Amino acid sequence: MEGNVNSGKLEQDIFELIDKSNNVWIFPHINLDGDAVGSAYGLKAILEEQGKTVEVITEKMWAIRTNAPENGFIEADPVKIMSAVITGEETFVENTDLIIAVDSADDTRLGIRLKTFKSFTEQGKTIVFDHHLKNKLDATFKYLQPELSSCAEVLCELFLKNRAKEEQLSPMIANNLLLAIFADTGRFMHNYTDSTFSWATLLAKYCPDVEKIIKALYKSKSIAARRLVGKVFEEMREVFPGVWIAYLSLKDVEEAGGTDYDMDSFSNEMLETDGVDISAFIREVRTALEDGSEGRCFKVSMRSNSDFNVRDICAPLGGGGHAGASGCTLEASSIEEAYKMLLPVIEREMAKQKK
Ligand SMILES: [Mn+2]
Repeated sequence: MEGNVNSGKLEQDIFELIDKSNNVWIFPHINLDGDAVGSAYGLKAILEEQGKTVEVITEKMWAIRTNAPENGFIEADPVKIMSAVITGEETFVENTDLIIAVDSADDTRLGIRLKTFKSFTEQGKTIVFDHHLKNKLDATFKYLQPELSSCAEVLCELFLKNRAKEEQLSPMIANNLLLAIFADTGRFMHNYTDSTFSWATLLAKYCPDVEKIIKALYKSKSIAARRLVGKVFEEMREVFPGVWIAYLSLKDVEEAGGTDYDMDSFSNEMLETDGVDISAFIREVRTALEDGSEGRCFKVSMRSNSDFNVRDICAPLGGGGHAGASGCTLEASSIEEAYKMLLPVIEREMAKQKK
């Protein structure tokens, strides 16, 4: 179902499906980020309070469990984010009767878990919680709030709004949902509303160690990340007034030993520079071609300081995200070709949005 407009009926249907399910798997997306893991473990805690047996299954855990061959596309879990996550009791869920995907906007985000998710959807046993503008993942029920900062805030709205004010939140709920909100707002630099701050205030009240979250997300970078960001600052150039682009090739990244996680913040860091209103960080990545061989494509991550909407640049190029933080993947044979795809769209949008 489409489910872009949430109704009381949808909420009721979701609560009923959860009520009758006992054993739940939660799938965060591949290339885990703070919102994906924080939302997954926060939701686990919420459902455990309701007496459910819940297991968060990342792509990596799934690969281990199913003995899936290492195909080179399974990223290591971002250990640093995980160190700030409270995972609770380790559970091993069998006889699963419900799968919930969090923060996952389309099929590709579930990686090798997609087949199982689809078979559960055929049986009417899946839910998606998400905040991406366009959610294309098929599920029994889709609860989408594209105007919210993070998937965690969607969970707050659905599961915590009607709790009594004096009712305490467990540290596991508070810590994980707050971590997710910090991560997806770039510690309140984009995508937030007044309501995001309200939720953060409530969560912080019950969060045992806010500082630990901040440290895990922002104060602890690998040597590879530091070397690569140096290269980003060295090479970034202004393509239009206030619009800066930086590019790292696969060779750059591999020589430094960088991971996806290391480069997660680069477009934000570019934006934290005088004179940069819009940043675009581009990196070359490996991709699997249809015939099974390996190809290359270019991942673009854009940020905006101003009122400029970068989603309107990324969306026509097949991507998405939010007004201040968006991304897309360019299927190009070279970086020059990727620039030829991206720059005209930036130019066109600048002209359009200036009006
Ligand atoms: Mn998110």
